[in-house]
Amino acid sequence: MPQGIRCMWMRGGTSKGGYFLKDDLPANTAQRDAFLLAMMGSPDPVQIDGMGGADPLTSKVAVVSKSSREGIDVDYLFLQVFVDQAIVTDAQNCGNILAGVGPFAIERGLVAATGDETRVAIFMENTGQVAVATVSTPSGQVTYKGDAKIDGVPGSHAPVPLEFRDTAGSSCGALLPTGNAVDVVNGVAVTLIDNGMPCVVMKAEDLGITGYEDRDWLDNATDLKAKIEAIRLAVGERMNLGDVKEKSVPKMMLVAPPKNGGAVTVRSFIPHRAHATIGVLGAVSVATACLIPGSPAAEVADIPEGSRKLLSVEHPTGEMSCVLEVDDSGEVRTAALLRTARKLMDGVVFA
Ligand code: NQM
Repeated sequence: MPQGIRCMWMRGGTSKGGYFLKDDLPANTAQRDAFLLAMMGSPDPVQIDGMGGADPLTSKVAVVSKSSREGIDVDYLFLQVFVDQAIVTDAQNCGNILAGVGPFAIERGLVAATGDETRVAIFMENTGQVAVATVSTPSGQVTYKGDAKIDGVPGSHAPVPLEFRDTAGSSCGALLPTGNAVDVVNGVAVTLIDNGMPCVVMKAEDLGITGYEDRDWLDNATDLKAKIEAIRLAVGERMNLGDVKEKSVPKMMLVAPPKNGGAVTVRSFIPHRAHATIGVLGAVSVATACLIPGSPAAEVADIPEGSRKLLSVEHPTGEMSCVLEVDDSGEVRTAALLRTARKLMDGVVFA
């Protein structure tokens, strides 16, 4: 196993992690994962001997390479490094870490800046789908400074708008892998959905909570977490995800009526800890569930009219605005969100 590897540490959206060029990491997956676990300090709940922040949101990795695909600039593989288990999984994508991929690709010379803004087409290897990120590049250099604000991140930064197309069935093969708007699992009505992220969407009140609790309360709600994990393990096969015991999907989404003028309120488990905000593709999937007639999410959501819908998804520390374009049959075709990113460190990380 190599001792030190070149790495850029970045905040991407409301997550944080190590960004690597694929060629800098061991080609052998077992060696790569052993290195990533050691450099993060996993398994250990406090990750004291590594770079990880003792939180799944800060124990993330992006592996980036120049793409040989037509019309695509870079390939991006997301890896979740578990905090307290020796697991590195590519079974999920991450739209927050995605926000740093465009800036990183330009900084590493994989993509040339093209004026004040540079559009970077990114193939997301985890799901085989494409996202386009727009990066601020005044004078041909990436800047992280700007006026864009996202909830969950203090201050303002350069905007990184992200566009997604045709994300339905990214990991489950279909938007609704069981073909149903509603399934009943362990007595709870759920929508099993994947519009970029496999999610189980259910009403918070059906799990005995309001849906407005904060992260700490949710993380300490042992009985609630056990009920949610039982539902998660029961739906893995039905969602075409196989045995999900050692996977970080599906994400568990508890929805309630909006409180602050948005479309819906969500508390998400990712899957064992409560999210401080909400994942990007997780938010797209929940927003999509809100548009499905008869679903638990549709029952609590407040949906704007029109084919281009701005859905504000309220979360524990604010909201995430998703712009969804729907076609004549009501199916979501594109999704766009605003994120920001910031370079924190560029150097060599050690295992
Ligand atoms: O859903 C956390 C995050 C995510 C995922 C998680 C994400 C997404 O906030 O696209 O961004 O759900 O594990 O980074």
